[in-house]
Amino acid sequence: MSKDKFTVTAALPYANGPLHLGHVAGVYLPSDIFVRFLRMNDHDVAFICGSDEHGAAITLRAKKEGITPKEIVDKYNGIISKAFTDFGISFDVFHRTSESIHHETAQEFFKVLDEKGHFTKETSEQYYDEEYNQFLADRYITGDCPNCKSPNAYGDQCEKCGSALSPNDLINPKSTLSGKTPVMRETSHWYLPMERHEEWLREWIKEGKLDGVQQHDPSKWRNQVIGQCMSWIDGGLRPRAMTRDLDWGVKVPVVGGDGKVLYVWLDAPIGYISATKQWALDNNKDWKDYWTGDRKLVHFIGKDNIVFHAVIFPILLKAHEDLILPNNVPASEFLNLEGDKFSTSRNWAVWLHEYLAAHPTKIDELKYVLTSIAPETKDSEFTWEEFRARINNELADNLGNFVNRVTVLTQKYYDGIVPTPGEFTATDLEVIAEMKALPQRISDLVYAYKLRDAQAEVMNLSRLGNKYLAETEPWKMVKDPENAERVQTIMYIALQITANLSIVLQPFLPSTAKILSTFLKFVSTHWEAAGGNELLPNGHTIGTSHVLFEKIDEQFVATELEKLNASKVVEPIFDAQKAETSFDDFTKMDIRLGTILEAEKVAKADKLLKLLVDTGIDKRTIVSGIAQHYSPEEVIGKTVTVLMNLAPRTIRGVESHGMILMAENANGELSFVSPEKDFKAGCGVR
Ligand code: B3M
Ligand code: ZN
Repeated sequence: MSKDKFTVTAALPYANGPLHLGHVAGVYLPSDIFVRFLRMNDHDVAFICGSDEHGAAITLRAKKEGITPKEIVDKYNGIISKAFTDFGISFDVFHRTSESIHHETAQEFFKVLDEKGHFTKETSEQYYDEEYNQFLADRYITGDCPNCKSPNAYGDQCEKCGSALSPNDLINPKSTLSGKTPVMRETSHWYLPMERHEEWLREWIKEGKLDGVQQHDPSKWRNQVIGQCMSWIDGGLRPRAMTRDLDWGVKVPVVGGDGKVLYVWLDAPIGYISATKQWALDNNKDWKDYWTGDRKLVHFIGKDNIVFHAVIFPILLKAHEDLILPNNVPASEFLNLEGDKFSTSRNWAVWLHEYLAAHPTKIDELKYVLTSIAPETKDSEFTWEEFRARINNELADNLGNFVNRVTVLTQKYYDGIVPTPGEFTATDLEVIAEMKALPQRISDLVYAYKLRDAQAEVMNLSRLGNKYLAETEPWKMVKDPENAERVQTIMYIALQITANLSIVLQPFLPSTAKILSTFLKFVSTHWEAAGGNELLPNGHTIGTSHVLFEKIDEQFVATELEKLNASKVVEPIFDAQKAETSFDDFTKMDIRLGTILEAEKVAKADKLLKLLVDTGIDKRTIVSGIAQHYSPEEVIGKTVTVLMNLAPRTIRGVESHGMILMAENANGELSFVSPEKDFKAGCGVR
């Protein structure tokens, strides 16, 4: 492979919440593996990220937490960047879109496009919340998705099906601020007439050609990326507003822009450029080298960001005229968690910073599992049981076991000195041939963005070593001095495999590779060296070793599942309001407080309690379906709400005179409706 130049970006996480394992598996870990691999191959590479600190994602979060947007972005930028450092994601720069260099860069970009006539200014009617005096764009408005019909699609995008939307597309739109149906009001904005770009976009996405010149290889683009872009383009591109009536964001830098900011999806990808600028300034480089010429720009993202990176940003880059377009946009599908989607609002997530705090010594273990299940081409799922199984069966029993055997036996037989091999047998030569072939296979897979398969091939190297030892059984042969030379040969080959592992593991499990290097007293950070049969020459002395991966027990899994379930927030999904009723109809119902005097279970009915209730005017029997929520003992003495004049009904042979009114939450749990003051049985409820 020639030495290419790469600018690799990872989606800028919104600084409105911490990172969870879905983000890590889909974007940050694959980009980190890819970059570590490129560096080992001496490509000139810049690895760019930062936090996305504008847009409604931020301001709405601030409103929810009752603090300012600035406080929100400072808080989450801190949590996110620390988690990346602790987890060992090797960005060259982690920047912020709130920095002034970014505001300047984004404004300059806007001005260039405006001057070149790439925007149109249009006045139109837009949704407006009269209670909050605000226009409603993006996440300020929700409704049903016109494509997949799922509720709660945002004004700019449906997170369910990934389609990019405009507020006017939404069915049953509602303001996120007031919850009310918005009104229409007139406002002016700068639009990007995307329809002007349709023709070249088609050719560029489908054939990889830009102005007739081959710019990328579409066979290397994931199907879902091409598919999503083409269906968007085929649906007809329309002008898209590039400005917003808000005050949090990058101010519109031209006449008429007062009170308006740049659309966050215009400002955020430019964040990649401003981050590069800051990094170049700090490191004596020219940022332009990273955004022009024959450099390959690669955007690692999640599937909900596809059109922004593979259609809109390329339009902007091309319109700017001197900047390169992405060479690939490896977008991942979604990772699910224990049978359900990751959800911030329901707190159904394993948060990276919490994982790192709880398991600071299990970083490569997490990397390994997440890459093994990476949602590269379809959705996948993380479960703690699989986490345990993969660590125990693959890391500990395969990789750890092999390394341990080789290092311990070398110490034991040869005081740690690599022995001189004898003649190689046919089996030896086969093993060596396979060891030599593997790095190329891994490398082909990485360049094809198939990191999951690439890691599996790395593990095949240690599997090869294990199988070789299991078949040759040097620990048995060594008992007969006649076999001395044969054992030396076997151990020599096994040692070369471990040295190769210390190289090919580096992009995937960097800490493990380092530890292995200290065991072997051998370091090579060049991918080219992998496959070598004399990495550890005879006479070289290796160091001491220890167990690489500790096994995980069932208790570990149980504890994690408990933590997950305990922190889960159940999203209330309540019934819609019933049809209107009249005041007269309402007053027909006689509702009073009653005190439960006696309670017992109804035979053969596990849901029912038979209650004797003092209603102030009588003592009556009421059968109530609460037995799975309350025991007879705990209800005695409680003052509750009773519907008195419900026609008597016989339930399981017991005549019931009335009904106890209960509140029910989204989990189906029941609660009495009891007076908040010390009110007694008989009081009317109206
Ligand atoms: N902030 C969206 C997201 O986290 C986003 C990516 C921006 S990349 C320029 O889904
Ligand atoms: Zn949808």
